[in-house]
Amino acid sequence: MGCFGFCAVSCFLLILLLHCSLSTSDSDVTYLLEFKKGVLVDPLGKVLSSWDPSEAPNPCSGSWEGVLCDGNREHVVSVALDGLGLAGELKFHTLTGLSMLRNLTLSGNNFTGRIEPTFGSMASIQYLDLSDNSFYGPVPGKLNGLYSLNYLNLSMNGFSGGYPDGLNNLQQLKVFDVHGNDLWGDVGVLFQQLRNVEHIDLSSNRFFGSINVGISNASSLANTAKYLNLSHNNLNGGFFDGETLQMFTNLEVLDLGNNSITGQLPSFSSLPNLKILRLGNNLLFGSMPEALFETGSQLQELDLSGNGFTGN
Ligand SMILES: *[C@@H]1O[C@H](CO)[C@@H](O)[C@H](O)[C@H]1NC(C)=O
Ligand SMILES: *[C@@H]1O[C@H](CO)[C@@H](O)[C@H](O)[C@H]1NC(C)=O
Ligand SMILES: *[C@@H]1O[C@H](CO)[C@@H](O)[C@H](O)[C@H]1NC(C)=O
Ligand SMILES: *[C@@H]1O[C@H](CO)[C@@H](O)[C@H](O)[C@H]1NC(C)=O
Ligand SMILES: *[C@@H]1O[C@H](CO)[C@@H](O)[C@H](O)[C@H]1NC(C)=O
Ligand SMILES: CC(=O)N[C@H]1CO[C@H](CO)[C@@H](O)[C@@H]1O
Repeated sequence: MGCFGFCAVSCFLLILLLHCSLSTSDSDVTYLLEFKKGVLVDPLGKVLSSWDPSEAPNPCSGSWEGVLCDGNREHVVSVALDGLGLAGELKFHTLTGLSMLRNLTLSGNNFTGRIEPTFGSMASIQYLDLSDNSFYGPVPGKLNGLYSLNYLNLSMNGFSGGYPDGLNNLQQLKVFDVHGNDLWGDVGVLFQQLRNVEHIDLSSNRFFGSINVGISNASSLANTAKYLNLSHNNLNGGFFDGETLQMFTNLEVLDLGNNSITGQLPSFSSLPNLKILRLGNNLLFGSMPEALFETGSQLQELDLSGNGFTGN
């Protein structure tokens, strides 16, 4: 009896051990197949047919459309299904078990669904592109817990509500693109949280408040920003003051068009890399900074239309 019990237990342990050593990618298969259940339309027939464990039991075999694995072919590191016309209600929690997933790109499909807060536990994600789909609902605050993230593109979806606080936790973030949604928030607060980011696109949303946050609040952003697009929002208040503007030494593109920014412009003499400046359709007035028209300027495009500027 004792022997039987012992044998049974060790037998069980042996099975468990064997199962564990063989099952690393087995469990990734399970999660991928759960994810696949959300794909209801696949016009090019790429995903539904190639993600087939009876044909290729290991998703790391290379035949699963858009799936890439680590060198040992044990763990899925990238799921890239851009522009395949896929549609369905995506269940994000099905992916949270892919413990080594670094890239998730689903852009240019017709997916719907909400980002569930549990998705914020996928600490391995570095590159997340959900752009140009029909995702909706709030952006969960837990997304700001994806501390490895360096690229976030949620643009051209139906996301709505206040953008959650905590972007300052994303210290690797270089690209932050949320344009073309129904998101809002005080741009001054966001400015203080966006550290080290190079590309910021908040355009075509309902962000409000003033960009004139003062030099100490804008300095992190100013050090790194190359592309800043805040056009088509509800911004008001004044433009950057001269001292703050001077800090944006890497800035190449500044688009603040179609807001309600008011007041006068400071001198622009100190922006060596500025190539595109769009300030059209605001409430700016006074004289136009002469430095913008000087021959040494890098400026290729300038839009000051639809304001109240005076003078030559
Ligand atoms: C993730 O995507 C980026 C950009 O497309 C690419 O440079 C990188 O190699 C990808 N990484 C993996 C692990 O697929
Ligand atoms: C999304 O679906 C609509 C019809 O529901 C279709 O007209 C459109 O082309 C689809 N978009 C993509 C990117 O496949
Ligand atoms: C974000 O996605 C949109 C739509 O797919 C694309 O046009 C845009 O270039 C992307 N943004 C960045 C910064 O890569
Ligand atoms: C800024 O965003 C708007 C709306 O998304 C877009 O039309 C415009 O081309 C962008 N500006 C620049 C300079 O890229
Ligand atoms: C920075 O922002 C805070 C509020 O967010 C404000 O109280 C403070 O005056 C701002 N600093 C400057 C220099 O304007
Ligand atoms: C500067 C800018 O973006 N202007 C745009 C403001 O919105 C109108 C209407 O949507 C466009 O025609 C302008 O080009």
